[in-house]
Amino acid sequence: MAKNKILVTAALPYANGPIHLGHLAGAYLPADIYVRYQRLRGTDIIFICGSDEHGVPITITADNEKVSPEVIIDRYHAINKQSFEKFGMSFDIYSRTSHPIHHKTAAEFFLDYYNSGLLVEKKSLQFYDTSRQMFLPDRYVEGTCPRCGNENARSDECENCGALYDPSELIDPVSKISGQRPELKETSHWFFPFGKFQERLESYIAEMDEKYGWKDNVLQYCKGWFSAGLQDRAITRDLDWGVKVPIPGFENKVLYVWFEAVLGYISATKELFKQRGEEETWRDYWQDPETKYVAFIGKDNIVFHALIFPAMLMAWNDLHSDDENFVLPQNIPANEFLNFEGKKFSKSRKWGIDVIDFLSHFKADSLRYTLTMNLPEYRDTDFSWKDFQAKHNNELADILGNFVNRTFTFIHKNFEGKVPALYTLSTRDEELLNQLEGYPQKIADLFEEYRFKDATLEIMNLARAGNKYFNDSEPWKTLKNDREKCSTTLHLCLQTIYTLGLLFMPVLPKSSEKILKMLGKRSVEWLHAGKLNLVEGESLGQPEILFRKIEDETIEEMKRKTAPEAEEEADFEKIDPISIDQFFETDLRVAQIVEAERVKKSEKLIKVQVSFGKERRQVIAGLGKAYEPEELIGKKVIVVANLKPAKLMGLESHGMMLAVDTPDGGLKVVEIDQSVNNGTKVR
Ligand code: B3M
Ligand code: ZN
Repeated sequence: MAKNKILVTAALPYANGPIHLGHLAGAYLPADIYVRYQRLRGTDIIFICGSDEHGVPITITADNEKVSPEVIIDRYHAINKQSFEKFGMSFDIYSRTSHPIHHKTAAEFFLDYYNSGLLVEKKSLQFYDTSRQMFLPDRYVEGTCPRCGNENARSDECENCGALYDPSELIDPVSKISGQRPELKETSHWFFPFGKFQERLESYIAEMDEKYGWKDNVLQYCKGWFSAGLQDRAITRDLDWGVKVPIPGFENKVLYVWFEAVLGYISATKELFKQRGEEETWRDYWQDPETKYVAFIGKDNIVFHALIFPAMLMAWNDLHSDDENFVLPQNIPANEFLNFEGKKFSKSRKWGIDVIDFLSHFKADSLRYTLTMNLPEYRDTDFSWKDFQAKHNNELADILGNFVNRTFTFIHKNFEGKVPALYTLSTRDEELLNQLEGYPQKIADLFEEYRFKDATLEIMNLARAGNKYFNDSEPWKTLKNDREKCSTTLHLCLQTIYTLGLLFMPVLPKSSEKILKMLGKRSVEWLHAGKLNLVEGESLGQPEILFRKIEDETIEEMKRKTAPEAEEEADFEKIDPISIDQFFETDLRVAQIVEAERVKKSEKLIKVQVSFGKERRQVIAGLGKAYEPEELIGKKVIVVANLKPAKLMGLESHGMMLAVDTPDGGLKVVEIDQSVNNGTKVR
């Protein structure tokens, strides 16, 4: 039976810092489980990833360290590649967007659009550093505020007095890169008309959802974008680090990092098959309509994978013959975020732990298990050291490890280390066998639906069932009075271990390998994993302890290092009490953000349209530093609905959104569950 091909991509992490546990839980671990599972099913599948090595995040890190971007990307590409390997990621390739094959691919896409007349040119004024011969992104210019005299004002906004002004008004502007005075210069950029693709994107997503069931968070997000209306987006930037814009007059500009990064999946696939000496085979995956393409990402990347990338591929497909048409993602099972000890990971606050560091203390499988059981599949979740210890000690060691160990020890002691024979089955034995038989299909169904946490929970339940069967059957008693029954019990325990070893392979690859080695067996076709596979009398390997318990001291030490205490507590005493009536004077309502765009020339302000169901209102929110407008769309928030309208930067604001300060100095809107209706009163 010929099986369809599957193409799996996982978001390309920026090579400007080490990846941490949050990254693993967001995209990489689920992708790896899925791919390993599909390989066990015999699916023709490739797994693509690599470093995203362009864009402002890289140049800022390089500037801060006063080194070239190359130094940064080489360092973090190596670190991240190694982190992934240690964690057991089974990519077919971990490529880099600095690779020439990628520059060539990205330039090709741009030129195709450009030559077809699809792109639109637009002009604007921007600061230019003559000594470095480069345009300066806003955050690279400082000067004196024309209103209050603050000397650390930005090119178009003063953080001290909140003034917004034209960059030409900034007094004594200084380039943060050269320390020289920059001049204002006209610049020109190319825009991709995403609006033109809105209708087709809407039907593409509706169709995929109907056929393959997209996750709700992804759909909500796209809906928000659609109701705001897709706009033209600049796909070039005034930077000297990146993929050069391949047209005359634009030599000093590069392609917008997101425009080329998504194409990195394609270039990486080309590189993979070039390495394998089959230069054209990448087309069998990207350009065969039968290929199933699944893109694993974290929620902050949804717009680029669900809307921008598909629009880019549609535009390409319009310009090429059918046999050169690219497949669009069939599913984008994006995860929410993983927090660490109740807070966001933060490098500056030393909150959290890098993958490399973690794996120098603990085994990859322990981390894989804990993260899988905590995957933020539907909502943000939390990693805590206590929970890690509990999952490792009470589940991996006490349930799985113990079942394997007691079975092997018993057989080595009483059955000469050979597979015991199977005799007449009791009802209890048959009950277990039936359970085993049904398991592979049950787990397969969950994996196919990207429900990795539920699948893993179920597999661990089988280990629980194994322990219970061992206890119920009391082999230590039957050993003396009914040796055949005892032999049958142990045979079935071993068989259960075999099934567990196979089903756990995607989640716990190293431990599963050990289990199979102890059994002296190889893997079988997934769906046969629950059938009787062991041969009476075959010798077993030496039992090995799979998981050693983690001590309290170890956990406390890790917690001290990665989640330093001494947190500010709320100081309630200083607050004057109000009456309940005073409280109820505030009309708090649930509303959904349906549109959001930056207030021109403001870093801080975002113009938001919120829907209360029947009524819509405009709110000017100071969330610009914490969110990109697009991240806000679709969120359900709480709005103070009876505030007197106010004017901010000349714009009417009819209400206020509730938000909280985060420990890392950021800001977060208070979010409400999507199931609550718009307009609902908060009480
Ligand atoms: N590098 C953002 C991130 O690391 C970006 C993803 C690119 S995927 C093509 O989250
Ligand atoms: Zn000022």
